Amino acid sequence: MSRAVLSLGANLGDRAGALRAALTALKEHGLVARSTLYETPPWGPVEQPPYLNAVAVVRGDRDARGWLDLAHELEQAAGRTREVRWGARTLDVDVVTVTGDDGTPVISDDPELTLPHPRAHERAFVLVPWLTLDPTAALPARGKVADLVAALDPADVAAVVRWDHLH
Ligand code: PH2
Ligand code: MG
Ligand code: MG
Repeated sequence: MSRAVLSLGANLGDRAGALRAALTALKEHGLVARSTLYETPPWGPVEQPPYLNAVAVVRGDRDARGWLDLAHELEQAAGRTREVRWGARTLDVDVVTVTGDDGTPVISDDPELTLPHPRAHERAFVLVPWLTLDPTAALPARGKVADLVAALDPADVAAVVRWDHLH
């Protein structure tokens, strides 16, 4: 058994519908906890519409590759096609961390599945939702999520806005 933290994002089409469908599907795959939806400005070099993002924690009988396969299945179910790196998408599901039941984190530099996710520590759209659902969360080799959020530009943190209660 292992536990994975997944980051979900969508910025094309029915963003909330895609995230909700994926979160519902995760109930069949050991969903432990999920954040609400957040609206977030696009991060990275590509100009594109704002995202809705969420974070989910799952636990089940899969290894890291198994969680990546599940992430790809969810993307395909949302009609995702693989296009521009960092560009707009109907659904993106990234594996942020995988931890064994004994607490050992999976560390991997496989280019197809680098763990922990190599940019999670600098992304408010991952860290802020994650912190709300697990105040004790930590990113292996980077430290506590609470400390990582505190180290971000406060404007980036403030730009991650709860969306659910507005709609
Ligand atoms: N995903 C990206 C690129 N930029 N920006 C936000 N706010 N949220 C995302 O999920 C996101 C992004 C590529 O995966
Ligand atoms: Mg991504
Ligand atoms: Mg991805």
